Amino acid sequence: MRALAALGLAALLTIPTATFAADHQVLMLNKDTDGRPMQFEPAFLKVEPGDTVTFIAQDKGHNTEAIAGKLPDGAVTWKGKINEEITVTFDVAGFYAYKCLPHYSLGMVGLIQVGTPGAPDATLADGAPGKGKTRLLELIAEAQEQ
Ligand SMILES: [Cu+2]
Repeated sequence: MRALAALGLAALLTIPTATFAADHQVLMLNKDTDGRPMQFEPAFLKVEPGDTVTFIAQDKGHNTEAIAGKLPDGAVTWKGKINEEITVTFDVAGFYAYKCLPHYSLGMVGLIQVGTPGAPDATLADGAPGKGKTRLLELIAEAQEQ
């Protein structure tokens, strides 16, 4: 009887996390609100494990895709087509760096923090080209200030 009650309580406790997983939105833009060309907004985003992020093609000519090797171990990667609005679920805690393929070297990159993994490592920006690297380092610094 007591075991059954415990099971019932466990079921009650697990339901809210599934019910209240949030969806966040990231815009793909030709210019962000600070005037930077070719950007995701917000470019740095914090979510909880199980949350989703929908990438919205507000302007044309962009995509979103994970940067290979710049995700937590065991995380699911993603790759959207140009102009494709996609929703990605983030289950594994850690930092995820992503890019717009056509504008990677122009600085169109983003960083998503899932859960509370501690401070991000600057090596997340290693191998990124041109302004892609500069912008990723800015986002990593922003995450380190949290
Ligand atoms: Cu782009």
